[in-house]
Amino acid sequence: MQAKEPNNAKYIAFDNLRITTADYSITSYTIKHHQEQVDGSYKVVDADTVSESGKVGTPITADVKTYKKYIYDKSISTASGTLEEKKSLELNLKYRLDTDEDGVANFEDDDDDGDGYSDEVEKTEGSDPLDPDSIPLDTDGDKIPNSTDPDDDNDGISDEDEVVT
Ligand SMILES: [Ca+2]
Ligand SMILES: [Ca+2]
Ligand SMILES: [Ca+2]
Ligand SMILES: [Ca+2]
Repeated sequence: MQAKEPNNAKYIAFDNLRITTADYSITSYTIKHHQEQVDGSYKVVDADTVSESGKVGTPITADVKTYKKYIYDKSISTASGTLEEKKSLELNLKYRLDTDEDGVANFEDDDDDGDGYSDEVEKTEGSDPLDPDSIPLDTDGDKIPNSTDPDDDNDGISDEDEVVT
């Protein structure tokens, strides 16, 4: 009987130690911020690695950053996670390109550069859909390029009639 007690005591002590190392361990996490490029790919522009003695199970939520010409997209990001033992947590935040800063990201904006000419029209006309200074030839500035404007100078007489006159 007497021999068993120290054995039990040792077992309990060991068990407590095991629980302690499982609950607290040196753990780290990395937060990466990705910006969408013109070609649709993503580039990491900021990466913050945080090392701390964290408790396993601690939830981590990354702070969203603000970048000019970019909109954070929650649907394609992993902004939160949980610290796990001996495992480095990586959070990835993604930001969509918004060239004209109108709050509508390029991928769902019909006029990426906000110059009044749709991306489709600019591609057809050969002007740059990502440059507001690059616009189609449009004599009267009514946002209908000469090639498709029935009245280029907007004087009320159609081009057809003016040519004839
Ligand atoms: Ca936009
Ligand atoms: Ca445009
Ligand atoms: Ca343009
Ligand atoms: Ca026009």
